[in-house]
Amino acid sequence: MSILVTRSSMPDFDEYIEEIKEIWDSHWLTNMGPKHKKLQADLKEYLGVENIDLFVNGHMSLELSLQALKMQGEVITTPFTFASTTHAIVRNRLEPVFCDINPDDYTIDVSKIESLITDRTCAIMPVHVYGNICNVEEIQRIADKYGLKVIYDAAHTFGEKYKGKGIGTFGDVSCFSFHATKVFNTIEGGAACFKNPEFGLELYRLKNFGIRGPEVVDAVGANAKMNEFSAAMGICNLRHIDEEIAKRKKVVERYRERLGNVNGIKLSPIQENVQSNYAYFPVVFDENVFGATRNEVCDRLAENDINARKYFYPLTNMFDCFNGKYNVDDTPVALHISQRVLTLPLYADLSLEDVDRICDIILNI
Ligand code: T4K
Repeated sequence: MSILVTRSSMPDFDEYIEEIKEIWDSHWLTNMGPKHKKLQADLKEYLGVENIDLFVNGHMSLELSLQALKMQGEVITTPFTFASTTHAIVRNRLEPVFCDINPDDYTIDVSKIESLITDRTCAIMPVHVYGNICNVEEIQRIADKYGLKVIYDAAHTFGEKYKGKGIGTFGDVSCFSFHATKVFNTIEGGAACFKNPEFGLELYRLKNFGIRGPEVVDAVGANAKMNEFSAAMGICNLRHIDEEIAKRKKVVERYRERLGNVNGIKLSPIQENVQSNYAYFPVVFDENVFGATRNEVCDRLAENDINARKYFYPLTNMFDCFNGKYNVDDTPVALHISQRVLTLPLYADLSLEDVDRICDIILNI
């Protein structure tokens, strides 16, 4: 049987049916109904955040958060991420300025941020990529020094904690993805966690067409509301999230055991003071030492019906839609890693036998 890079976590069918029964009975399908309200309250507690709003997907939480901050100019970010991060900036008519990443955890290289700041810089948008936490303290120090906003792309960090604090509490805003492929899913969905309640009101309006009241529309908003069926999925999945994360941990531990001491294979570090969610398992191949390239490993796995993925290649500053506007040589570490990284299959129900099979194929190359 084929193994895909991930597999959505689902509650029991009966549990979901029970949860959506009230939706059926009430005919209340969307527009911030009772399931939306319940999930929002449950998540606020689980994530340990002050304020949270739900969205139709993670991307819209990022895009509308930038819009709600009403900024102009340049946003410092990284290209080693999913399309969404960069597109959220560009679609707001802001200019991405690409900062390089750390070679170890692939998050923004904080030592390079200050040299990119100009009088047009308005924000920093770092990514906790693969669930690896950025250097949040140094980023905040720089932001405070230069008066910049910080918007975290926290798509991969559901439920993570840094020094005991929910990861959604850092920066001005942190945006999570609840896509089907994520540790916690609402089929499609996302959330923005933020400090300032005034900002929250603006954000809420923007996800609902800019409507302030029955006869007042005072912002050019979008429709980015989470519907009741998605919220019901979230309510069910949240009941089992700790178990799911514990199972993912076992899978990751087995991978680490098997691949941790192999010459030419580099794993993500275990970060200090971080309570991980085991979202992704990226592996970087040094072809000169390992003896095979990332692409060769990927192909060999594919021949065995195992679908590892090249997250995140190409870098977003290489995308065709930008027509060569950005210089990829400005982010050499990101380029190096993106050409060598492979994310291996990881989900709660992946058996340890399958992990062994995947490792055997890699080690036998
Ligand atoms: N920021 C970052 C850093 C992100 O990584 C993402 C999303 C976002 C922002 C935006 O959040 P959202 O707006 O999506 O909430 C996937 C996801 O679609 C995307 O959410 C995710 N990042 C990205 C890293 O991965 P694809 O195009 O690789 O997905 P796809 O369809 O190839 O699926 C991957 C595997 O997942 C499949 O092989 C099987 C499994 N799968 C997929 C689907 C759709 C399931 O098990 N169930 C499913 O329903 O983008």
